[in-house]
Amino acid sequence: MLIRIPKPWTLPERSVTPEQVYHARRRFLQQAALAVGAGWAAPGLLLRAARQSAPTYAPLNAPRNPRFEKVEGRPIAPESIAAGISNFYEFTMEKERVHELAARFRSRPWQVEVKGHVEKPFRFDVDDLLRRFPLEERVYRHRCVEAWSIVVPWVGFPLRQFVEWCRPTARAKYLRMVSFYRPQEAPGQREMRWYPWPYYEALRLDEAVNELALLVVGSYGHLLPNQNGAPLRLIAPWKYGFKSIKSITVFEFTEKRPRTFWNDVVPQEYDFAANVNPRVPHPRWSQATEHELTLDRRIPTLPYNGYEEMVAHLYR
Ligand SMILES: Nc1nc2c(c(=O)[nH]1)N[C@H]1C(S)=C(S)[C@@H](COP(=O)(O)O)O[C@H]1N2
Ligand SMILES: [Mo]
Repeated sequence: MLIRIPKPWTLPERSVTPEQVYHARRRFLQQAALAVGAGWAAPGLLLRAARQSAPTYAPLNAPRNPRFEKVEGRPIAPESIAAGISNFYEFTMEKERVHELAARFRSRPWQVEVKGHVEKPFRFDVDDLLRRFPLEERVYRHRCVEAWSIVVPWVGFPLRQFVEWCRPTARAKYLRMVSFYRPQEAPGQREMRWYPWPYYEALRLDEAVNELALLVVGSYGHLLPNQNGAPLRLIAPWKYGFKSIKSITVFEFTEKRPRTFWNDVVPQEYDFAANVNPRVPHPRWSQATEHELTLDRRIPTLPYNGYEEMVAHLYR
């Protein structure tokens, strides 16, 4: 598969590093002022764009968890790659264009619903989570089922803590998660009507409370860019990337195994567990190796994406 690594300057402001942000914003505001002065741009639009980009850059001060300090032998991807190449079909199938089509998506304010087998269903604003749970940074491998991979420093907190806060009852056996449905803002949802939007995924509850499962609100030391699943996404790094659902609006605790988006769309290609396994080929390609985008070469794929020790017991 051919993946073009984008140049940093093709990315929107929000995907550059925090140090660069200040200068980028200044330049943007200067250009905006010039444009207004020149009399051809709608000042309202420019001001709105400037305001919208501001909260997205909020830095997050999260200490790096020493257990996930780095990935042996693999470099952390520059953010120009992690934010420049995304799978986010709500916007487009073209990986290099997601950031541009998601740039104006309004990922705040953001309400989330908790329902199903819990003591008491409730709703919350995503920013409540940032106050409630201590944030940490973890450097994880990220392996897409399409056989490309990167290493990303995510910021979030263990999904386990969130599950405990939700107070599931004894009947809860699975955690189902649902993304947004906003076709007016998400061109992929308008143009690809054949998909069963909104995107939905699920984990077994014992998978959800495994130490590795992370609820993510940021990356690269700041709030998540839209294209990477703002404002709240899952990261389950021992599974193929499609399990790590972006922009979550609903958490539902269920007794029966929930259906999942890709398993419903192409059941012969994507199963529920979707654990990374180099020995089981995808029907259309091998999973034995992967294209490491930062190194720009193929490397062997590891069982459970290198996290065998922490999760293999779940599948015996
Ligand atoms: N809502 C939603 N979540 C999603 C997807 C998607 O299309 N929609 N794509 C998945 C796939 S296939 C991958 S590889 C990862 C990509 O995450 P990244 O852009 O942060 O690398 O998001 C996953 N989560
Ligand atoms: Mo993926």
